[in-house]
Amino acid sequence: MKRQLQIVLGILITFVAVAIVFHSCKPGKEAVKSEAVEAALATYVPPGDLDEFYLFYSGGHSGNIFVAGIPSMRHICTIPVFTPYPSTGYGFDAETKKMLGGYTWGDAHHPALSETNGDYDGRWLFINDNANNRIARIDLKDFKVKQILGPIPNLSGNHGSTFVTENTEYVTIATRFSVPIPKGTYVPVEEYAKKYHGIVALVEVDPKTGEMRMDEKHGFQVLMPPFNFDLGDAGKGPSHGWVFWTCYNSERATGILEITASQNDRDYIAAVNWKKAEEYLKQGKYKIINGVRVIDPKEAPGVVYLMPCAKSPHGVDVSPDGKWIVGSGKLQSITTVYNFEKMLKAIENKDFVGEEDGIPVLRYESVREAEVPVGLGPLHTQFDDKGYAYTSLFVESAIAKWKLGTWEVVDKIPIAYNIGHLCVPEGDTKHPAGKYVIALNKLSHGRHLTVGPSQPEASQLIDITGEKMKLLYDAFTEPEPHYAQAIRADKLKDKVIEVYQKGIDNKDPNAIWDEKDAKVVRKGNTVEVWMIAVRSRFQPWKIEVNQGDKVIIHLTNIEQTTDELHGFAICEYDINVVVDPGETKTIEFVANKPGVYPFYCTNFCSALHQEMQGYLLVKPKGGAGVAQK
Ligand code: K7E
Ligand code: CUA
Repeated sequence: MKRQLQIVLGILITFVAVAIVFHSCKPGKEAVKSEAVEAALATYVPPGDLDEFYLFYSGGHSGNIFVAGIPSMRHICTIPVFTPYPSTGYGFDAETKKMLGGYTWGDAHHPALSETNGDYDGRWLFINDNANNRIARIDLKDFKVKQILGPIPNLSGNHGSTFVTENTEYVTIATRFSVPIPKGTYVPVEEYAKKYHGIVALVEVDPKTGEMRMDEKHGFQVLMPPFNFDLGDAGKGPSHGWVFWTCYNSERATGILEITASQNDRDYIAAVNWKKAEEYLKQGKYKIINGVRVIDPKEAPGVVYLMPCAKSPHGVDVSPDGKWIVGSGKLQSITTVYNFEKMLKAIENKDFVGEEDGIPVLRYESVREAEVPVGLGPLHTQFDDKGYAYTSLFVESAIAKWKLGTWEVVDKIPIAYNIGHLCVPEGDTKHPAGKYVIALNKLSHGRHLTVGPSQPEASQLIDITGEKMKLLYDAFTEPEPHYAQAIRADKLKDKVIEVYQKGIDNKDPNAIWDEKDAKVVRKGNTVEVWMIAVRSRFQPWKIEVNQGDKVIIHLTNIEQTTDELHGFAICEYDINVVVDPGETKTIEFVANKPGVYPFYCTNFCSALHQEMQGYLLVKPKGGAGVAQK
């Protein structure tokens, strides 16, 4: 009884204390607090629960892709693409090493999920390497890179990619830089305006396998004036068959571009009719340059048109219904909406105001539908499911929300700080999911615990379900997400595998599944090993070779249980691979250092993980048994 009284008294005192504290708070603070609670609840994914969307961020010059969940914004994994990544052993085994082609990094900007009928189909994810003119394809079945195409001939600065067409017929590309074509030719830079060229290119994608091809029979390029092409987007619905790219430096200038390339009041959006281009290809109206088909617009009328756009544009984005093309001049305070139908009419009426290297320039007033006063420094636009557009404003450090059709700006939210791209889940499809916009920001200062001068990048999750946008969450990544795409998680649920099933997913001819088949075979100076990894041993656990031998190890993780990864590292041989359950990887190296080198498992796999080890014994040159000095 006494104890009960004590408890009741205790509760009462707590109530009074809380009431006093609350009472003394300013109402402003209270409102802030309830907003924070609301935001916290909106992003909270309880332990064990799953996020609604996958977010695939490009990793910029890290050469990777970061995967996070929405709305939690928690980083789930990193997909190494253009850069070796010890965590997964990427770039250490023979296959991925070959795929990287000797490059140790890439500059990944724009991930693009494959589409069927203009919607993400959850099959593949493409991403560009701006620096080394490559494109990678990730299979979303296992979140691994299956192909890196390139360096692609004639491309210089693969920035304006990898926007896919409505049915992933093509991965599209425009070059940021212009160089003499064929690439590899020397021409003095003084002759830039006449003899250098930009390129737009369409890489063909095999509809069954996703294999990307650009050669004398597949894909094609279009020779363009020496502008700097920037961003693009493929048409959809009525504009299917077209791709649009912004370009700056219509001045064809060199030197200090921030001055020399900002002279003209307008630059362009290039509209490329790829269906028309396909007709010319069929007629053989192209040249083979550096092993790929190149169309010259001078000889192929109707393939390219230029639409004047506000000075130095960056982003161009096609609305979900395919009717509107939004192009933003980053030095202006408006974004321009072009009407696709009007564009077709202007083409039909030959409503041109000039030409550039034989490419007609359409009259601005005839193709423009509206100039939306979004604010300072517009870059990129995304769309939601309710007919609104969201434009990032770099200079103003904000997002403007505006309505398609009425073109009025209805809301604005400040961003911390200086937003680049933005992403609405399923935002580049015919059916955006809406709900959120993720701001991908260039600066993060002061928003996180200090980590010294090398600061992370910030992204912010914003609720767009209401009339007013609401900031929910700050998240940080390593440099440097340029763009991101997000897909409904349930689209991948039944597609993703967690184990490579023996004989089904793993068809490697060098896979072995039984310890009895483990062996070491010598052929001349090559020692080939078939090895298994299983909790918690390697078999064979001993590899004896002579100094100078070539060693090939085919390592199969014979586990068929999810999450049972094993690693394989050889001390001081710079060898480090990871084999997922049911996976086989091949490791090749020359045993050039004599002595005894332990190898071990790097992934903590069982209570006896530490025991999972063995030896590489390298007999020194000059005969077996000679001791190492
Ligand atoms: Cu950073 Cu798309 Cu390469 Cu804009 S790009 S911000
Ligand atoms: Cu296998 Cu640790």
